[in-house]
Amino acid sequence: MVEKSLVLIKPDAVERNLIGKIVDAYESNGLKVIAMRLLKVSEGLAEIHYKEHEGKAFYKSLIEYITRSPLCALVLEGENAISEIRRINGATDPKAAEANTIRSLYAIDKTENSVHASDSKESALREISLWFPEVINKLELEHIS
Ligand code: FUP
Repeated sequence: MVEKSLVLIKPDAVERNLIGKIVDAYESNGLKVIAMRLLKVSEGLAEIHYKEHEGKAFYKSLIEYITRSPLCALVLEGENAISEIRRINGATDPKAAEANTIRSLYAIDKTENSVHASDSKESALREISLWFPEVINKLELEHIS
């Protein structure tokens, strides 16, 4: 099934000029970039994005990290995109990430782990609506026209 997913190339990766290598990993696996934006995230957006982690021990440092310098947000589309992207990304903790995944190649630690990707259809819809409302609006327009 063709799906869309939200990906963030996080500050640690943008700081080390890894945008191209990371986008290449997705594109060479057949995924298509359908939206892309470089931005320095506000605390407000970071808090909404990571709402499910509020109150956890790592929450404050996660918000500080994700807002410290620009990140690259993308919407990717492809066959089984949600699980496929998470496979390409590898485990949250780079020490546990499978060989040749983005996190095994580039992540620094469990917080500075280079990429984020939606983990379900529901989170993809929520996250794409949050980061790229225009993509959702376009889909709705296509649906009703
Ligand atoms: P993932 O879906 O792989 O991005 O991982 P989670 O949803 O479990 O965690 C979201 C983000 O919280 C991670 F990308 C980094 C951060 N995190 C930490 O900083 N420390 C932890 O122990 C766990 C997660």
